[in-house]
Amino acid sequence: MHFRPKGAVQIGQTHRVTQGGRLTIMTAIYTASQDFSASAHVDAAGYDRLYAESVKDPESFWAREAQRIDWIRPFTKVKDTSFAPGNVSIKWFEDGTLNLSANCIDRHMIKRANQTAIIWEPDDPKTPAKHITYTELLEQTCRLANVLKAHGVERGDRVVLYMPMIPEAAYAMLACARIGAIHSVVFGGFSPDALANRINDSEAKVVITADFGPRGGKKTPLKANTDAALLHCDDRVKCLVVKHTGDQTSWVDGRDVDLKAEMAAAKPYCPYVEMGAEDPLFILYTSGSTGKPKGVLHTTGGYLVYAAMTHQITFDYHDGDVFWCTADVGWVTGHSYIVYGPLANGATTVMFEGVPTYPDAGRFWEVIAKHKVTQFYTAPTAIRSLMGLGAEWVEKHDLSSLKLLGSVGEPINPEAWNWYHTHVGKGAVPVVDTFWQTETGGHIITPLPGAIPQKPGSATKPFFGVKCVVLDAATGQVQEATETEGVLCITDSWPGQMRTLWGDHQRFEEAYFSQYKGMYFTGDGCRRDADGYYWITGRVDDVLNVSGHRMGTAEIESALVAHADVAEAAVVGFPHDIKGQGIYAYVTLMKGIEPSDDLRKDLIKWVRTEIGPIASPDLIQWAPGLPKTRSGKIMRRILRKIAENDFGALGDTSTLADPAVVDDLIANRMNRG
Ligand code: 6R9
Repeated sequence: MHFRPKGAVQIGQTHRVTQGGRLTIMTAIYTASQDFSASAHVDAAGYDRLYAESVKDPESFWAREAQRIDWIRPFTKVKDTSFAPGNVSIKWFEDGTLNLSANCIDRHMIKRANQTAIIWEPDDPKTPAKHITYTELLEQTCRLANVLKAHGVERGDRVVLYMPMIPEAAYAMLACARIGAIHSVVFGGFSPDALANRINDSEAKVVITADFGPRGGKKTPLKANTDAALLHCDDRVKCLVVKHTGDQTSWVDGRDVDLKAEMAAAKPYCPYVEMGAEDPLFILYTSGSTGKPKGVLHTTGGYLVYAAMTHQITFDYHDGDVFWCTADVGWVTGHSYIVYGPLANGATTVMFEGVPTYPDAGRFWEVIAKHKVTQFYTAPTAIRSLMGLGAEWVEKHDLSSLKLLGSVGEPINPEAWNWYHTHVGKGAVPVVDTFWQTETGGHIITPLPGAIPQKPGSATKPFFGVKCVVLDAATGQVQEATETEGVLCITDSWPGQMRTLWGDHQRFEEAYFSQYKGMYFTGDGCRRDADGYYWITGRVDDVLNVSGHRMGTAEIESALVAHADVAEAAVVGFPHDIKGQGIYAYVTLMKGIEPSDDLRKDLIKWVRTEIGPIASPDLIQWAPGLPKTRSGKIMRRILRKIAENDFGALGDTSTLADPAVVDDLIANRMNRG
């Protein structure tokens, strides 16, 4: 039996919450039960005391917290960080040495050799789940590491992973960390072109993939996509293939390697390499507001301390719990909260290959009941789509094992929060709305469930060591009042912070530290209420958040204009009930090209091939012209308003070169909802 404390509800406080353009009035704050708080890692007094210490004396706070992982050579320096313009430099525990794979596996062998490390739940519920013990995890990781070494992978080399949600993805990440190689996981939904760009930008020696990736009963042809990508890459790149479904694929002798066969023949042990705390661990490409995706670089020591600590404290993880994060390992959430955080803590972590609605809309709840999941962590887009299918799918399954629910990826609207809390949590468990980014390595604003009362829709308070400020967007003035609104910046470093952009430190400084000098700019807007709670309102730059996936409008625009029939394109977001934001594209065709529904379909297909299905435009409007200033700048503010079907108040249009363009766009707008 799992211990399941009951939550209590306080009623009486009113918050005005504006989200997705609608005004909602909230009336409740939820606090964990006394039992929950009493056994939680951090209670209310603990939060206040530790947070104060973490920002006043980060050196001693983090020196102590860093003891949660095993160091080979202890560090003597804790923090050496600067956000100074032209000189941004971030180093934590820099003279310490460690191995991350040893921290996630070997050190647990004394106490947890036979404990399940990973529960793998396949796409098809008729296929049996796998329970992989720490002993098996060690052996498989070592075998995979030995295969990598046999193919010439050395410390510092890059390895790209383009994989389904199978245990080999975790083995591969840990195997890279074991031998000091730098992994870069590319989400399986990305196209061959996107994969090729990432292989080339990181100058990877090896790509690890699978024949096919089953999801929701369909199979993504990962190997065929990799073949297509490798046509644009260096001939020396090796391709290690997991024969997962066993379906036929093409095979290039001398380049392609049967990974499972070689693992079976490899030695079952591989020594781990002593790495510096600041040696790179992984690159993860993410969308920015301009140009090509950015290779966010995380290093070893600080990242691991932060991932392990946030996993334990935010989710109040205790020994014996079963933790399930539904993200894909292709995103940072999968890195920190399927693989590294949980395994560093010796946890049992669930890895799910499928989708929430296959074979039916009860799959999440069936899996929770089947594996007695205690903490469940998913995205608002999934909650909203399941909410739309009805609570009866939830009621069918026994969810009494649950102790906590989590949300990540985008602002969660209070309706979805309440549904999640009421129907999945039965009104009795805390909901943690965790705000963070690929760049931050782990949660930076989040409720600590036993310490911080939750307000639906608010990510609540900063995590330890994170110093948030709200700035006036236009003036850059720090807003001193508690109750305020503006853009969110962070004034000092925390160990999980990214260190640079792969191969482009200057772009790193420009993208994150140039807007507001001396501060890390998140790109998000926020409101802070009278209780000091943060309410993230969404991106203020040209980054969209579609079903919790980050998409740069610039990337989608350049894909569109690469099409022979397209002269110009502008992409903006618009409110979407399920996805949070949808993609709205204004397209100006080349002279002589006639608009048609076929061309529209063709453009959608084109973007899917250029970037991937997640970037498919929801709406394409034919635009004879785009609204521009006299200096030729596209006025996106106006395009956003029209896409939102809110063209009554377009604001100042006096700088438009040709005001008639706007009338045409309004008359032919696509979103009339
Ligand atoms: C972890 C992750 C980061 C962007 C971020 C913000 C949005 C994430 C959120 C949230 C409101 C939350 N975001 N969590 N907004 N509340 N709890 O999602 O990383 O893919 O890099 O996206 O997602 O806009 O800036 P990433």
